[in-house]
Amino acid sequence: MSAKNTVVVDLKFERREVDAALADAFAGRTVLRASDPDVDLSEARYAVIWKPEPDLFQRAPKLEVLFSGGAGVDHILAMPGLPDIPVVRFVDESLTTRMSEWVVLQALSHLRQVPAYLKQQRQRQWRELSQPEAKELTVGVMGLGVLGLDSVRKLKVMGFDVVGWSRSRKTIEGIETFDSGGLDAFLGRTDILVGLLPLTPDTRGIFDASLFSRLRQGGALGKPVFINAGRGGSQVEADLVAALENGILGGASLDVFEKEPLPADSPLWAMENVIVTPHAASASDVRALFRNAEAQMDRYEAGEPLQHLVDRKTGY
Ligand code: NDP
Ligand code: OXD
Repeated sequence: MSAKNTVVVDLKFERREVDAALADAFAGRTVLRASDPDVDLSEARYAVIWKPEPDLFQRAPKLEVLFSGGAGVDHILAMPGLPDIPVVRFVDESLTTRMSEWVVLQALSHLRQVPAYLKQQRQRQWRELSQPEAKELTVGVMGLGVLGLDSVRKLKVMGFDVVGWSRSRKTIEGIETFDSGGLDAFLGRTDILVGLLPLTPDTRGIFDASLFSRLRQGGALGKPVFINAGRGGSQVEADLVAALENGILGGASLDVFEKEPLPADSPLWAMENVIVTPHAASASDVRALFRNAEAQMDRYEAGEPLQHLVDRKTGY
């Protein structure tokens, strides 16, 4: 077998899932696991990675293409010694669908006051709370990429008024959209804010006190709600906690955090109006990941262009 076909796998995922998926992946190629420090990676051509070992590029100096184990690539672009080779994002229907399920679930949970009803249930309290309809609320989605586009469409199906914001303005039927320059107008319309942005130098810390203060107050839920499944580095957690405490925000659903796992002493764990999930909004299906990577390797070897390439200048 040609060493040129060698694939390094360095995925900090559930080990059993990776092993099971590898059993029938990459036929005709040699697969090496970077977790074994004694394995020789020097001839490897491709790497499929999620939060890889920092010495990967020293051990594998002949890599030609990097495949991210997830849709986000901030974990790769921040690596020291990153070679100037193509980085391919993971784009997959199952990943997209799972994210939209999570986003719609969280928007509906706040609309239908799930945190308040759970509290009442624990207190054995039978009391109906007043209830707006989805159409009375505007959900604003920041990030209209692969995930954001699917989420806005599914939020719309649930009856929400939906608006969207992205760097370049999008045209989406039935949805008002804004570009970077329209941020204030977008925020002023928004009752439930959804973050589906990649982490880049431009989006780091974007969800801060100033941004929260520009969301619409006095909408059908009374106070705005913040939902984030993009990256935790985009939220200033001290500002978020303060906004929840001082009533600028009425609630939040958070899947991503500045530091993961979320530290045990974070006040976010115990806030009654906050739903916390452990970076689980949309996990990569490892079999689909390997199928995607394999198909792209075939394209590359056939001289066809790679798909879902990361733009190193914008960082996503
Ligand atoms: P895409 O690259 O397809 O889309 C990114 C979107 O963000 C685009 O609409 C882009 O604008 C917009 N954007 C980027 N930078 C800016 C900026 N500075 N100002 C305004 N808009 C900006 O990404 P995906 O939709 O596939 O994924 C989004 C993120 O979701 C991932 O990067 C990852 O961090 C996160 N994620 C989280 C998961 C989880 O389980 N929590 C699972 C999977 C992904 P434009 O369209 O103009 O380029
Ligand atoms: C991803 C993630 O980027 O899981 O795919 O966060």
